[in-house]
Amino acid sequence: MAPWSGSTLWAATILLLSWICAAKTVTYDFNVTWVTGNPDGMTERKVVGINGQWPLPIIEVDKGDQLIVNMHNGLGDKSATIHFHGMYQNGTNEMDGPSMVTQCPIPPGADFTYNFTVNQNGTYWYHCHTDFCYPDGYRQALIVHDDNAYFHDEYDEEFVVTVSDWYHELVEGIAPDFLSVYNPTGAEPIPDAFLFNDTLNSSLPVKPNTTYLIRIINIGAFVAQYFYIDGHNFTIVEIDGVYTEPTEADILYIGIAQRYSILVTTKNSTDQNYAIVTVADSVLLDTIPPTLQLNNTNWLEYNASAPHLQANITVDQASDLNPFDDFTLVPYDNMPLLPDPDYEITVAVNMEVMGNGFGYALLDNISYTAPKVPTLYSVLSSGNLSTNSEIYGEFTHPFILEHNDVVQIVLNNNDGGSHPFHLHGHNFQVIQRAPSYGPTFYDYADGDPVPYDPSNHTAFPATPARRDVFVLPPQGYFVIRFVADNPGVWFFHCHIDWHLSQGLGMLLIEAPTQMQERMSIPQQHLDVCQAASVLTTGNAAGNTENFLDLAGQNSQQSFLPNGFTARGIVALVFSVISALLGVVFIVVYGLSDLKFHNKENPEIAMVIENLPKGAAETTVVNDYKD
Ligand SMILES: *[C@@H]1O[C@H](CO)[C@@H](O)[C@H](O)[C@H]1NC(C)=O
Ligand SMILES: *[C@@H]1O[C@H](CO)[C@@H](O)[C@H](O)[C@H]1NC(C)=O
Ligand SMILES: *[C@@H]1O[C@H](CO)[C@@H](O)[C@H](O)[C@H]1NC(C)=O
Ligand SMILES: *[C@@H]1O[C@H](CO)[C@@H](O)[C@H](O)[C@H]1NC(C)=O
Ligand SMILES: *[C@@H]1O[C@H](CO)[C@@H](O)[C@H](O)[C@H]1NC(C)=O
Ligand SMILES: *[C@@H]1O[C@H](CO)[C@@H](O)[C@H](O)[C@H]1NC(C)=O
Ligand SMILES: *[C@@H]1O[C@H](CO)[C@@H](O)[C@H](O)[C@H]1NC(C)=O
Ligand SMILES: *[C@@H]1O[C@H](CO)[C@@H](O)[C@H](O)[C@H]1NC(C)=O
Ligand SMILES: *[C@@H]1O[C@H](CO)[C@@H](O)[C@H](O)[C@H]1NC(C)=O
Ligand SMILES: *[C@@H]1O[C@H](CO)[C@@H](O)[C@H](O)[C@H]1NC(C)=O
Ligand SMILES: *[C@@H]1O[C@H](CO)[C@@H](O)[C@H](O)[C@H]1NC(C)=O
Ligand SMILES: *[C@@H]1O[C@H](CO)[C@@H](O)[C@H](O)[C@H]1NC(C)=O
Ligand SMILES: [Cu+2]
Repeated sequence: MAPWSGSTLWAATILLLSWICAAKTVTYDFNVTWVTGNPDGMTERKVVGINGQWPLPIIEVDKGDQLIVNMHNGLGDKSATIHFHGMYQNGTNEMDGPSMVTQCPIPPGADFTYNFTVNQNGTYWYHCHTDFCYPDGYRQALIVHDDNAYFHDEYDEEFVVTVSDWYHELVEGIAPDFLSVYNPTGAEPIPDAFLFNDTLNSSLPVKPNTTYLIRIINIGAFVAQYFYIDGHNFTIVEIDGVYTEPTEADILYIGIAQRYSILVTTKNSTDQNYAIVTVADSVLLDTIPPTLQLNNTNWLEYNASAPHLQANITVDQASDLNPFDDFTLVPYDNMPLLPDPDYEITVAVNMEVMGNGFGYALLDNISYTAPKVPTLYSVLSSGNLSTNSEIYGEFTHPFILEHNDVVQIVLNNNDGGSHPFHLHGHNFQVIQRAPSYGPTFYDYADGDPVPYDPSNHTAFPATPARRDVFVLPPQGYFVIRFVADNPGVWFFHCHIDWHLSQGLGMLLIEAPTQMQERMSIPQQHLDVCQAASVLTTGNAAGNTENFLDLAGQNSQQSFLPNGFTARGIVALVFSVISALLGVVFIVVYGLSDLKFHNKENPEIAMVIENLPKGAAETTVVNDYKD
């Protein structure tokens, strides 16, 4: 046979053509301004809109496309950026979006072009990544269509559905009370509502005997949600952009920033509608106001004229729901367990009251504090010193990864809350986690924290689940692995936005030498820094003369002196209040076993929240010995 028979040539031409056609450029112009929204029908408020609209537009591309987002910051009073959550930004680290990590915050009036190739499949989202700006509505789905998905021919239509928590007040109104001496336990702000696709009471119109792909994304800032559909099981086919072996499930637990794609086959009969039920994980909430609707019903609507009944939940509390365990999912590509790590990082989550009396979140002893120069720019301006972690400053908590190393992160949790951790620039294999979902998820919560023991663990899975956000259980741990094959500065952080604002993150500086060889920063990005009055060269302190001199770096709050414990400070606050208000019973109330971040004493958290301003401030800064 001739090496280039007619049909081979023809096939090659088609392949080439389809490749050329597929690799198109998709451009979005985003004029970001304040608009009003009222998604729960209870309170109209200012939200971050795009081109005058909210809910925001869904970004849709095909795999292989070049995505360009021209952002104009028209907010007038606030800086912002965009992070494209789950995009590897392979070769385009400068497009990743987190302020002071890979770019400067984009000040009001400035423009910034994000431009990168999307060579991934599945369900993603985009959100603001500057201080805490996305709970004000600046978040939406990003979908990568893939005609070659193994399940592509198995469904007829697809739905994109987001779930989220919602506040009636702007972040700028909430934050000062959250990071405050009145809130030393770090009790997170309680949402006012839980949204389904940025509204409530929605119906997904379906035909009988038909299979749908539903992409579900938790775009909230704080609370995980359970998800199920009355009378219907479904098949999980994707988590966080990774196709999975088709796996039947009935209930999902969707942590902040996690995504699931499921196939749902409808029934043959159209005589009734079925509830799509979302239940907020109330274990995360320090108080549950009576007006807060934790359970919400939306509908698979078979018949618009049939009743749309509220779901009846058959368990006593959300934590009795027994969700599918994502740890057990097998990626469709069957990627085997990565070999033993070349480099290992072990850190633990801690919540602590620091010297200013505020509650902070720490990994080991470090509460992430943004540097004076975006860390990416420090890499590119530091020459041979880029491989010395000192130049990035102590409080960005930097780790230098060598190109192509297998990296293992052991994350232990000394805190009684769960934390959905996200790694930028990668997904990772989840090779160990305890305790597991379902009835045992809170098993360690009442005893002492249980750290990972490298000499005593269950066998690692042969083909571990991969995703880009994984939930760290209360007082337990997880172990993840990935290959450092994507040079860049990548944030590893808790995706509860309140916790990130308390410092629950650290930086992985991956292959800095390769970054210097391969990367350059577009002039427009540097112009944005100038407009924002942020330096673009130098170490974390902005020192360009001596990169090892960190004098003047931004630093975290100092620790309380020995003996000045969280318990002490809370007790102190209460003795001050009780003295002030004469409510002696509060002091009697359980102070003897008060735990930090204590979920069993919601009344105390509430009292602290409701303290008269100024009641404790002066006393708290005084020296106090337990
Ligand atoms: C953005 O929208 C605002 C409000 O509609 C408008 O005043 C402004 O001119 C727009 N800016 C750009 C760059 O489109
Ligand atoms: C949703 O339905 C409830 C109950 O019928 C109603 O009280 C509420 O106003 C509705 N909310 C929206 C946003 O449609
Ligand atoms: C986007 O990036 C590509 C690849 O680097 C480049 O060819 C193209 O000109 C860029 N487009 C814009 C609008 O910046
Ligand atoms: C969810 O909201 C988005 C944006 O508002 C919309 O495009 C999409 O169709 C909605 N999904 C469903 C299932 O209605
Ligand atoms: C359901 O669909 C299948 C094909 O997808 C068809 O064979 C079957 O007859 C349908 N059943 C009903 C009750 O419509
Ligand atoms: C869903 O799966 C559960 C087991 O996981 C099973 O008990 C139940 O009968 C299934 N329900 C439907 C509607 O298929
Ligand atoms: C992405 O899709 C392709 C098929 O289009 C598949 O071969 C590949 O395994 C998918 N990637 C992941 C991470 O699931
Ligand atoms: C619908 O009917 C077809 C046969 O007509 C059957 O194969 C299928 O299992 C039925 N689907 C459901 C969800 O009952
Ligand atoms: C839930 O219970 C209420 C009260 O018993 C009832 O009116 C309603 O029909 C039930 N909903 C469903 C979906 O069965
Ligand atoms: C919500 O669901 C929980 C179970 O998860 C239940 O305990 C609670 O009573 C429900 N609340 C409402 C208002 O239906
Ligand atoms: C090993 O781990 C198991 C499960 O956590 C625990 O019950 C057991 O005591 C541990 N064994 C040793 C020797 O530490
Ligand atoms: C990045 O691209 C390189 C090839 O240029 C590839 O080897 C590597 O696996 C990619 N990494 C990720 C995380 O996509
Ligand atoms: Cu967290």
